[in-house]
Amino acid sequence: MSKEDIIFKYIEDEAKRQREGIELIASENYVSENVLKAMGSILTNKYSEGYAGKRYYGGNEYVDDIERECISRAKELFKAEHVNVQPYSGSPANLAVHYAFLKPGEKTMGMDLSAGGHLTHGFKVSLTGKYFDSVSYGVNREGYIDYNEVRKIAKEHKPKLIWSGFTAYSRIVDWNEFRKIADEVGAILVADIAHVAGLIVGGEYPSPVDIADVVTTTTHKTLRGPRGAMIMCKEEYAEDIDKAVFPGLQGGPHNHVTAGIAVALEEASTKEFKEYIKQVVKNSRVLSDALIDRGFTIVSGGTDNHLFLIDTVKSVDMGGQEVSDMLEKIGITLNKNSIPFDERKPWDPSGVRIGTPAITTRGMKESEMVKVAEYIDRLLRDSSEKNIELIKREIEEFTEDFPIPGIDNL
Ligand code: DSN
Repeated sequence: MSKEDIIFKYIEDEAKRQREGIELIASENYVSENVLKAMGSILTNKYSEGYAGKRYYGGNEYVDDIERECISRAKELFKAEHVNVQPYSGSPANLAVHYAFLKPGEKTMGMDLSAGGHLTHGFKVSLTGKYFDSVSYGVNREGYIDYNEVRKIAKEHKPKLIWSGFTAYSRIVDWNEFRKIADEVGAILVADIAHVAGLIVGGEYPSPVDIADVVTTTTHKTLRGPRGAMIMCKEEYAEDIDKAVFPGLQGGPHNHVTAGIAVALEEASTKEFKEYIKQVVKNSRVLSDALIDRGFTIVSGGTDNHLFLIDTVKSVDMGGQEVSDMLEKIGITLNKNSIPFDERKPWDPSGVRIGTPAITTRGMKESEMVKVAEYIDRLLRDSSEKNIELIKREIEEFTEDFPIPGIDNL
C-alpha cells in the first residue's frame, strides 16, 4: 500500500472500530454529516489572526462572516453577553481564562481531579497548577459537593478565581451557591460547562451563564460539534478574554472548526436536539440503575446527568485500568477514572467513567441500556476467551442497527 493510501486505510479501520463498538466515553460523541462537511472544508487553508473586521491577514471577508455568525448563534443559544469562539480546545480556553485574570503566582481554586475536576482547574501537574498558586475542594463521602467546605477553603485561601464545573461528577452543580461563595471572597467565578453544555441547551441541566462571570466549554462533547471551545463572559470581561486568547495565547483561529461549531450550534437549537438530550439523561439513569441491579457500586449512588462512575474495586475487585482493558476486548470503550478518596494513583485508579451521549446519538434507548449493562456484567463475571468471543460477536450484531452519522460516506 502506498504512503498516501495508508492513512486512509487507518481511517477506515477506525470507522470499523467505531461502527462495531459501544462507545461509553462520557466526553465523546458523533457529529452530524454537516459538521463533518464544514470541518473537512477549504476553510482550513486560511490564516485569520485577529478578530472579525480586525485581522492581520487579507482575504478574510468570508471568514469574518462565518465567525460573526458563529458568535451570534452561540450568544442566542446560551443567552451570553459576549462569546469568543477561537480557543483551540478546552484546555487552552481554561488557560486563557487564567491568563486573563491572574498574574503568575496568584491564587486559583478548583475541584480536585480525583473528585471529578479537570487538570486545567489548577491541578498540580498542569501549567495552571504550576504557574499559579492553586487550592482545591473535593466532594463528601456521599460523592456530593459540600458547599460549606468549598466556602471554608475559599475563605481561608482567598483565591482570585474560583472554578466550578467538572469532568466526572454525576450530580447537579449549584451554580448559585458558587456565586455566593465567590462574592463572599471577592473572586471571579468561572463555570466550565464542557461536559454539560448540550444538557444546558437541551433544558436538562441548569445554566450558569447569567450567574458566573465567565463560562468555558468545549464544543465536542454533549454539544455534539467539532473539537473546539468557546469562552462566554459578561461584557465587562470581553476585552480581557479576547486579548488573552489572541494575541495572548494563540495564533490563527481554526476557521474550519469555527464553521463546524456554527453548524453544530444551529443543530443544537432544534426540537430534535432537545429530545436527544432528554434521552441521553434518561439512558444514563437506566444504565446506572441496571448496573446497580447487577451488584455494581456507583459513586454517589446514581446520576442526574449524562455520566456516572463505577467503583470497580468495590464492584468486581479490579482496578479501572483492568476493567477498561477487558471491556475493550469486546468492543466496549470507556475510560479508567479516579473516584473520590481514591487510594490508587490516577494511572491505575479504582473506577471507570461511563457516559451515554455517543450511544444515544446512534439511537439507543432504555432497552438497549439494559443490554449494555448485561454485556458489561457478563464479561466481568466470566472473562474466558470463549465468553469474550461470544459477547464480541453479539455486540457486532447489536450495533448494526444503530448507524453513526456520516460514517458510510468516508
Ligand atoms: N478529556 C475530557 C474528558 O474526557 O472529560 C476532559 O478534558
